[in-house]
Amino acid sequence: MNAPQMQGLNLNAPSHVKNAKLLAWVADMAALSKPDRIQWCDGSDAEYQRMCAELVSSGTFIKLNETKRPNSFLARSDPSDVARVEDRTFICSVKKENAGPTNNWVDPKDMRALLQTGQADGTSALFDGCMKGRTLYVVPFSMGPLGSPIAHIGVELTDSAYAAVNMKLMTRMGKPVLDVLGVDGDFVPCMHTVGAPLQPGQVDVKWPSNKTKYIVHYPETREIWSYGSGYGGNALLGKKCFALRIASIMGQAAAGGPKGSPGWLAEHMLILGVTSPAGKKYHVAAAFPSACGKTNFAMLVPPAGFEGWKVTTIGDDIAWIKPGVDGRLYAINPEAGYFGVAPGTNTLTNPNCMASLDRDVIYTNVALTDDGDVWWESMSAPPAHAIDWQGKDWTPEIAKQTGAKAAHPNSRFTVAATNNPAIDSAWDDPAGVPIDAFIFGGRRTTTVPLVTEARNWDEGVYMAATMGSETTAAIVGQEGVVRRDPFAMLPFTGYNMSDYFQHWLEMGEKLATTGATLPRFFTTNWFRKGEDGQFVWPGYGENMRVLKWMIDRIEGKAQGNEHAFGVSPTFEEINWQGLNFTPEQFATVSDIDRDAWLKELELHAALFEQLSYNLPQALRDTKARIEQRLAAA
Ligand code: SAT
Ligand code: MN
Repeated sequence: MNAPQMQGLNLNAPSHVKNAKLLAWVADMAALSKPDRIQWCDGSDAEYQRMCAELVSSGTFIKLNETKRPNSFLARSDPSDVARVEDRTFICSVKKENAGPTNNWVDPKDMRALLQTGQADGTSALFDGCMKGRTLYVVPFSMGPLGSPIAHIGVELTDSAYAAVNMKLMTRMGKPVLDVLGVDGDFVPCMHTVGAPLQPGQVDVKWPSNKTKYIVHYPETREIWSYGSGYGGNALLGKKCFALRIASIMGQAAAGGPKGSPGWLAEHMLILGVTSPAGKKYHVAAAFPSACGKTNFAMLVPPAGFEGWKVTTIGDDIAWIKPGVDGRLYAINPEAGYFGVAPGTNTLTNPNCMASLDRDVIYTNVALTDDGDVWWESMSAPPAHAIDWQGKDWTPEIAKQTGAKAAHPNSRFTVAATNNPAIDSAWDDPAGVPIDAFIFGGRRTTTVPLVTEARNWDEGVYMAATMGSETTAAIVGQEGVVRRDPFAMLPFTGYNMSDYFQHWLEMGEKLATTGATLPRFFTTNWFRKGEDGQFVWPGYGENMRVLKWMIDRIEGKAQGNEHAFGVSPTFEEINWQGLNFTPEQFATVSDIDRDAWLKELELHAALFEQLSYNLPQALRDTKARIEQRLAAA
C-alpha cells in the first residue's frame, strides 16, 4: 500500500494510482468530510451494475421492467431538489469585477471559511464532517476523448452513488483516466456532497440533500465545491460547473491578449453534422438555453421533402471549440452522454432520442407505470394509472382536477451517447469537427423572426450577446419570463460577461487574419405564437427547412432579404415540399415589427447598461448601426 493512511480511515487507493496531487487532495478532502469509507471508481461495467444494484437495495433506484426497459432505473428526487439553483451558484474570483454583474460573487476568503475552514466565530465549515456515515466515491473523468489535446481531466469526490453512476454515463470515467493522468498530470478538483451526514444507526432517506445549497467555483485555482443538492448540473460537476463555467475561464485565460494566441471557447451548444444527398457535409454548433430543444435539434430526423439528407449528432449540450492549424474552428463534445428533458420527448418530436432510451437508461423524476415502465407528459397516450414523480397515485382524472403532472417538467433521462442511432462517426474524434455555422436560438413568442443571418462576425456576436429567452423549468424559479441570456450562457459564463464578449470578438479578428473561412452566425426562434396563442412554426424535424436555407446561404445559393439587423429568407427560398405552410403563416413567424424592435433595442440598451464595465465598443457601434437602419426603415 503506497497510499497515505488517514487517522483511522484507509485511503483505499488502488496501487496504480500514482498521482501525488490526487492522493494528497483525496486525503485532505477525506479528513475534512470524514466519510466512513472511500471507493475509487474504476468505471467498469461490472462496477456500474454493482452500484446500481446497491442503489436499488437502498431504495434510491427502482429497477424498471427488464423486458420493457432492460437495465434501466428510475430515481425520484426530493421534491425540493429538482433543478439547477442559479441563485445559489457562485463565482468566487479574487476580484469581484472578474465575476461580473451576471454572476453571484462572494469573496473567496469568506466562502472558504464558510465551506472549508470554519468561521472566525467558531462556526464549523459546512464540509466539515459532511460525509459522516457515507461512502466517498472518487470519480476520475475526462471531458473530451481520452488523451485528446482538446480534452481535460477532472476528479469528482462525491458521497452520492447516484451522481457517480450518472458520471459513468455522462463522461469517460474511471481507470483509463487515471492512466492518462499519470504521476504528475493535472486535473480540476470537484468536491461534492449532498450535505446529509448520517449519525450512527440513522436510517437514510432515498434522496439525501440539504435545504442549504452552494454551487461554488474558484476561478483562480480552478476548483468546484458543491453542497446540498444531488440533482443534475448541481451534482454532475463535469457538466455545467466544469465544462462550461471553469472551462470558459480556461479558454479565455489561454488567449494571449490582442496579438497572442486566440485561446478557445467553452459553449452551451449542441454540435451536429448535416450531409446532403450529394454527400457534402457541414457541421453546425447551436446555442439554446436549457430546455429549449437542443437535444431535439441535435437528433433531428429530416422530414418529407428531404429524402437523402442526414443529420448526425456530435453533442447535445456543450461544445469545446478551438482554432486548428488551418485557422478553422474545431469542436468536440466534452461529454459522453445526454442528460435530457423527458417531457415532450416522443416518437414524433424526437424519434432518435426515443430509440436511445430503450435500454441502459437512468430516469429521474418521471412517472412509473403499473407495468414497471416509465411515462411522461406527451410521451404517448396517458396510462389509466401511474405513480407520479413524487410517488403518489396519478390518473388522467387527477391531473384534470388538480393539474398534477405525472413527470416533473424538469424530469430527465441519463443515457450514454453510444445509445443514439444517429451518432456521428466523428463524435469521439480527438481532433473535433470543423464548424461551418453557429446558431443562437431563444424562446420568444413575439418579435424575433424565424431565422436571421448576421452580415459579419461582429454583428453575429451582437445578436448572440443580446439574445433573450423565456425561462423554463430547468432552473428553480419563475417560468416564462423573458430574460437576456447572452449566448445561452447567462448561468454558465464563469467570468465577466463583457470580457467574454471581448474574447469572442478577438477570436473573430484573429481567425480573420489567417484567411480561413469563418463560421456564419444565425439566430433562430422556433417559438413565435399566433393571435390564437398557438405556436405557428411546427418545429422539430421541420427545422431542417431552416437548416437547409442556412446551407444555401453558405453555398451562396440564397440571396435572402436584407433588413435592419441581418438577412432573413424569402418565402420562396425555403423548401416547403411535404409541408403545408402558407405565406401568411410564414409572415407571422418572420415578420419584423418596427415598434417591437424599437422596444427590443431598449432592452438591449438596458443589458448594455448592466454590462457597462468593459463592454466592447464594437457592440455599442453595432447597436448604433442597427438603430440607424431601423430609423431609416
Ligand atoms: O441540470 S443541468 O444543468 O445539467 C441541465 C440544464 O439545465 O441544462
Ligand atoms: Mn444545457
